[in-house]
Amino acid sequence: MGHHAPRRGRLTDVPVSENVYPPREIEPEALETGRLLFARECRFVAGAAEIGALPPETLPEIAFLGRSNVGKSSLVNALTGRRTLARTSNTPGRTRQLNFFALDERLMLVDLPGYGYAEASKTAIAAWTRLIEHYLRQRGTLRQICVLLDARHGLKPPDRPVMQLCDRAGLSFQIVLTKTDKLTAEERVAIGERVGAAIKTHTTAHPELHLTSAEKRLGIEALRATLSSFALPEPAAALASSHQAR
Ligand SMILES: Nc1nc2c(ncn2[C@@H]2O[C@H](COP(=O)(O)OP(=O)(O)O)[C@@H](O)[C@H]2O)c(=O)[nH]1
Ligand SMILES: [Mg+2]
Repeated sequence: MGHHAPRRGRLTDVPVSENVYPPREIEPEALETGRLLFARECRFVAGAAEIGALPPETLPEIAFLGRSNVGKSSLVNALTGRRTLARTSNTPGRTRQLNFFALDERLMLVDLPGYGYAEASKTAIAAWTRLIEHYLRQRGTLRQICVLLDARHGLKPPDRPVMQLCDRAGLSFQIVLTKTDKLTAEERVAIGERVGAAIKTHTTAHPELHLTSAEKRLGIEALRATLSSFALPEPAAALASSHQAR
């Protein structure tokens, strides 16, 4: 086994990112790893509207969970730099399946159907709950859940049961605020503080929040850096070519 590569000499001022809360420096190496991974090919693998249609567990998975219309599909599109990979829509509740996207065959992004839309029938809610609970509890390859909250509103009543389910099932989750382009700088800090305090009671919540705007491409690099830490390492062939001469 090789020893750790020496840290590259870094510039004196790594800028503090305001797109994570609490704000912190993000290592340039992590940003570069994220940039490279998310620049790779992203392939639609499957859409599953029922348990039997879930694809095999092949890659570490990141699930995007949140209320209908919170911006899940837009965020997946922004992360992968594609406009139309995940279907976005103005009609709440239209995308009712789990959509699986393989990124560089090293990480699976899963766009989950939204919850909390007003017109949903009891039957539809029961079906959603059964499918999502099954997925969240049984998926052996699930590594992280991004719970998306609209930055203008923060936590809404339908978000609590989802976070409680994560706690009960011991599933690690990370809050991602969306649509921050609608907020002033002061409002961004305020919502960070408010949501940061509200999730303290949830044992499996990551204490750090990500603040994003798919529309204005804010916080996308920082989120890529965080998510890329869950990806499989680069294939052996790529590693071998960088370690040829011994
Ligand atoms: N202003 C703004 N609108 C957004 C952003 N992300 C998504 N939206 C809008 O919110 C609506 C729902 O987005 P969508 O990605 O389909 O949400 P989903 O139901 O959670 O998948 C669409 O009209 C998007 O254009 C954003 O970052 N900023
Ligand atoms: Mg969607």
